[in-house]
Amino acid sequence: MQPGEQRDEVEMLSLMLLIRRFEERASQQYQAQKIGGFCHLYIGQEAVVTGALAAVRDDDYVITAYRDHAHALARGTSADACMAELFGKETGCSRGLGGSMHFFDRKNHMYGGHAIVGAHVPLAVGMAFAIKYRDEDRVTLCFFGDGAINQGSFHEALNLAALYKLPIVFICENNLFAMGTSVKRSTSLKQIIDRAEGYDIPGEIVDGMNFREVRDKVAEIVDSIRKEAHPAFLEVRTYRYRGHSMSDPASYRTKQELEKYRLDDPITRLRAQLTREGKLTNEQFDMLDKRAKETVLAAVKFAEKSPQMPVEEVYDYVYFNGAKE
Ligand SMILES: Cc1ncc(C[n+]2csc(CCOP(=O)(O)OP(=O)(O)O)c2C)c(N)n1
Repeated sequence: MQPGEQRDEVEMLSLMLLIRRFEERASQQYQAQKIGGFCHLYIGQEAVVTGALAAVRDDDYVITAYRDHAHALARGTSADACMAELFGKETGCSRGLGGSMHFFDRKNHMYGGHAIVGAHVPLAVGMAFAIKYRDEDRVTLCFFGDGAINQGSFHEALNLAALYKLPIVFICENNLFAMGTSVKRSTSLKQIIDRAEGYDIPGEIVDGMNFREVRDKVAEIVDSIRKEAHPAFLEVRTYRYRGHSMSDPASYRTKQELEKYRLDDPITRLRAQLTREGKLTNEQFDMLDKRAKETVLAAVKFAEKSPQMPVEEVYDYVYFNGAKE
């Protein structure tokens, strides 16, 4: 995408549908024991990553924590490569070695997928440092959950980013819970955004259920960063409909709370906005949804028939041994 260009909103809605249908199918395949290890679903949060990535260029850097399926799909990793990764197959985006929490796609500048809470925030700062060091005009988008903001690594990273005026947007996806712990019980501040003030980093609160609001806010910040590098912080308020992981029944919250957010669904919202403005008909929406479902079903078939990595190659990736494409 070129500077100032806007991504087509119907395409973005279609991407949100792909993410939603991908995860619903992943959940089903997990229950069928086709997927091993952990699996954290992003359902409900789709407007955050879709909105943010609609505002940046393809060569900007993206890094996130373990709830990462949507970030890879939004960056352009194919549903085939994502599903195959969940199935532990060689055709997966991390060659089946990473699984759900470690999606990686160097070609599309998606640098993980990181399982240790807060540990990727300093990596993101390193990536932003590299941009500045090479005198480029890229930006790093670093996504993380509300659980990361009380980790020591997070504080060290924010301090350096501010000190060195690095081109990075810290995007806190505040879905109110870190596993089963409410942010109110884990964080001394009334609002997460105040963390940024402690490091003299400009910050704002954004409605994460509203695609347009996320996109416009990120676009404004990224525009400012490209003119003169600096860090920025967004607290994006969102909600995950499912439990923390597949094994979490989410009994720490009420049905009413969940229902409140479901009624504010980000896909329904963008659909309604586009329909009201005459940019989308019901038939077109149904067609997009059908296409998303078909893409995901094809991805399951692809993953099923893909081979696993030959066992003798498994150790090839323990240490970096030259890039293999
Ligand atoms: C350093 C560290 N401590 C604890 C854990 C266990 N753990 C896994 S996920 C998680 C909660 C993180 O929540 P949050 O950052 O809000 O992300 P969300 O699940 O909401 O996307 C915890 C504590 C971990 N992975 N890493």
